[in-house]
Amino acid sequence: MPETDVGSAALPVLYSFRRCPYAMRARFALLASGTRCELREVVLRNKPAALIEASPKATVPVLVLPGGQVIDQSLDIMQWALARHDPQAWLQPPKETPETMLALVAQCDGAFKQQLDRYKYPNRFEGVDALQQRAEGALFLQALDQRLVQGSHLFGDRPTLADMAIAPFVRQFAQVDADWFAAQPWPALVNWLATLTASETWREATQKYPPWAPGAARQIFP
Ligand SMILES: N[C@@H](CCC(=O)N[C@@H](CS)C(=O)NCC(=O)O)C(=O)O
Repeated sequence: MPETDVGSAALPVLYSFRRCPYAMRARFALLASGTRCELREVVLRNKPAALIEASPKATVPVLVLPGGQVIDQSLDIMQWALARHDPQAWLQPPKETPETMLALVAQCDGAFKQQLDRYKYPNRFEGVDALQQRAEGALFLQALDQRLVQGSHLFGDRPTLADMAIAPFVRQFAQVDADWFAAQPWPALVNWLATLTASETWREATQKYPPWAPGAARQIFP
């Protein structure tokens, strides 16, 4: 159960949305680094004024530090948290380099995320063929699978920032048509996703929180 704490200690405030893949990756890193925050669950169609004030672009996640500094990109939140404390060495891949890891995350956040959105919500875009988008997104997934046949995780034999940053997006892609995803010739990818989504980190970081409103009791995460 989420811990409810009405104490006065100054904690970072995390504006979050449980199902948002960007907010998920931020929560994974906050959890892995043991960074306690006050979690404010946001309803995207009714964003709190305090979120918009902290970050006018008003996407989640947003982390507001006790000194007032605002970190409003999910990858920056991951890197900030892990720079503080990284007991599982997510920033130090056993294979390749931190730079190649970030380059793979950039591919996910770039073309793959666009393909995911167009595959999942073709009606929101003009002239989009969902299956064409799926085929293009599958090229990125095949590249992930090629890595995963060489090691249990994307950069070797243990999770790194790249696994935890990318997996929430692969999960969304998989969920659009779970039967199709499971039938593709990428068992290593299927196994990787199943392992991560069954992990304690995933379970703890995807617990439900009630929507936040000013004056609500503090929800402490993790
Ligand atoms: N580049 C941002 C993207 C965050 C993002 O787009 N989050 C979505 C939710 S998954 C959002 O807040 N969208 C705003 C909205 O739906 O109004 C990051 O990495 O944090």
